[in-house]
Amino acid sequence: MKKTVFTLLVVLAASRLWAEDGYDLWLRYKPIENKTRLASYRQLMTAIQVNGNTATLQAAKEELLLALKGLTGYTIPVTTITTKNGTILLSNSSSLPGSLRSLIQKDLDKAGTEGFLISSQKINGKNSLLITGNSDVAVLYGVFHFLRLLQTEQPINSIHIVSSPRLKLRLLNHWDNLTRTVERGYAGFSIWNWHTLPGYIDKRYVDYARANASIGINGTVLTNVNANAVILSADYLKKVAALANVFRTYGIKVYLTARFSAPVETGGLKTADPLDPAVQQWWNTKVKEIYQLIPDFGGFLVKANSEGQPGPQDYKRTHADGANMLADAVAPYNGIIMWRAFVYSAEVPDDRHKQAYNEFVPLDGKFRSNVMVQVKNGAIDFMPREPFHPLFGAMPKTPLMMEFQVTQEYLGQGTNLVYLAPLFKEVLQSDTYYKGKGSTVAKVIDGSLDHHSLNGMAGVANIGTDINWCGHPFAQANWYAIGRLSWDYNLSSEQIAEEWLRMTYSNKGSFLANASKIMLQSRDIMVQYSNPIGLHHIMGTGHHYGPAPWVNNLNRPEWNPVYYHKADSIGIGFNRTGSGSSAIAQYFPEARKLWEDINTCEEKNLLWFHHVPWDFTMKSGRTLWEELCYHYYTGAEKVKQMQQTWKGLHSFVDKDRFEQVRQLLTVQYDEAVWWRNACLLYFQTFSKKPIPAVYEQPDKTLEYYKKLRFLYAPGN
Ligand code: GCW
Repeated sequence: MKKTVFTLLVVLAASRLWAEDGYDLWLRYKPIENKTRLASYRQLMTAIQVNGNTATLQAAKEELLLALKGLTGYTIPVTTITTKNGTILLSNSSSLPGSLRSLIQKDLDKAGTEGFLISSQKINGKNSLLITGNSDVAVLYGVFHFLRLLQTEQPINSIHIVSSPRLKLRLLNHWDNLTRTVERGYAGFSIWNWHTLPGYIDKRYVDYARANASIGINGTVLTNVNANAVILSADYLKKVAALANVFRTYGIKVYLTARFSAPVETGGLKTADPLDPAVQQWWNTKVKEIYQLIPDFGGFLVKANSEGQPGPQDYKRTHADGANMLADAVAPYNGIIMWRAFVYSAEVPDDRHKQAYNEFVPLDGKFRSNVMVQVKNGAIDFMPREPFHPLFGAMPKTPLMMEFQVTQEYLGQGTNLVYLAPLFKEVLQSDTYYKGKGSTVAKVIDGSLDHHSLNGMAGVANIGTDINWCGHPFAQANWYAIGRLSWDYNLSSEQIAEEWLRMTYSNKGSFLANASKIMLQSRDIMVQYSNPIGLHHIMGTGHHYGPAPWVNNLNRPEWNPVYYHKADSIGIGFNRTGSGSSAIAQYFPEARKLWEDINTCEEKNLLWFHHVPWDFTMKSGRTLWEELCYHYYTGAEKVKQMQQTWKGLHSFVDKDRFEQVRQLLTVQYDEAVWWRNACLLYFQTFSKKPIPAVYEQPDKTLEYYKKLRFLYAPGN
């Protein structure tokens, strides 16, 4: 008895001492704790057989070996033929014996080129586990999915899973500069070490590719959309090619951002006019050079005529003229152009909300077939909560690519725990009513409503040189989520959170219940203490860190928070209805019904569409002012609850990662209080109403908050 207690204490102490740095992400492959499960796995997995020896199949095999050793403690032998029960066969479908192939032909047809099949099969009379697909990378995806089953301790006896991606392009967009700073990066510097490339291949590049392949990401735009033409120089292209060589094995294509003025800046031409034959020639030659180095180069992502970037409008040409010129250059090599719709201009006095729509809708049908227009999820800019972008459903002839922001520029940056899958899902599930009820944003971007063959989704990456890749330990979940949702946008936020938690921390039930509660509520909580009831873009100038709703002195009107909240003695909010900017008219009538009438507008978007009187009665019975106070206070209070819940989980999490999250939650609470006090004190100067006495009153003045400066806030 004594001995058992002693052992227990030792084990407990050891688990608290064990430390992880987060580098392994969700691919930790720690020993399976569920003994029954482990025993069954050992029986069901006795050997690995690989048909074929391409780099991708080898990578699949290596991953499986590495993982099984970690998960089960055994090194599983590799065989060349199936001689015993429990053989795992990895094979491209084209290398399967005809009899087996015909058995599963229907599933293979369903799987398409990237989808996989994991199936218990009799092979050579032995009970085996087949992981196959119509390409090598499909087999790799299958292996990662299979490992996910093991890591999350799922049963694997008699399984039959067919899974194929709903979207063709599943991309990360890195806003990484050649200097290695990362625009809106909160996890250190760029992981692309341009200086040591192409000679030195950092192990991180391989691990980055593994992590991406494990969630189905199949493309990466290496460079910032605020582009630098130097990336297109011969020297840098060699570096890009070295990365492409690493990523190819994992099914990941490389893309670059194209600086529209490159022909002038680095090509010595006098113009970058897309209709000028010399300019076209310059791009054709450049593209040829790229494809000679990188035969599977994906194409270009372009930010043009937006926030100071050069573009076709500099030459009185349209976005379509610009996109088509580049599209023609990459077309012979099957390349694509992703042309961003994030445009707005200081010269246009119209509501910024309307500008992209006004600019792009008239161009529908004018783009080449290898152009996609890449649209941010909302019309303003990756706000904590934002109605879906009215361009979704408004350009039927053009494939629209979704752009989400995984890095948390406006959602707490590096210090706040905010799980973004609920944000992504909210947008994807929104109904545009474009072809009647059920025309969700997801169906617009998957091309099914208009039979587009190109489709895709991009996430602005949150990856950097921090040891754990993403800065905040929970920010990894957002990288994970963007991949999983690009593969299947019907997965629920709950499922994705649970998978990630199981793989990243623990399979224990009480841990999962509590940790997923933290994750699933976190985005709403963040909205509540920062931008409740439809408030938006009231963050600090430039760096966007923390609140600064009072700022009104920036050059461009739409850079100022006061432009967005329009607080005055009467009320607060941006009137985008017919009596205001009319931006709401860009939505289909059924969709805008949700917001049009101030009395029935869904309250989470109320101030997005209406200027609402301070004493307006909300559904709760509170006045708008009281409701605002209620949200700011409740939001901050809920962060305290997150802290409490996390504290209760210390026995499930290693010391270092536990402590890191614990400290960051303390920072997050302080920041929530900062948001709450600063915003309420400022808005109070208009409402002239007291913060209800039930709440603890702010202990600092508005002046104090206004004076805060963050000179070197990251990512700016
Ligand atoms: O959200 C804004 C960011 C800019 C960014 C821009 C864009 C890359 O503040 O940093 O620039 O959007 O998406 O182009």
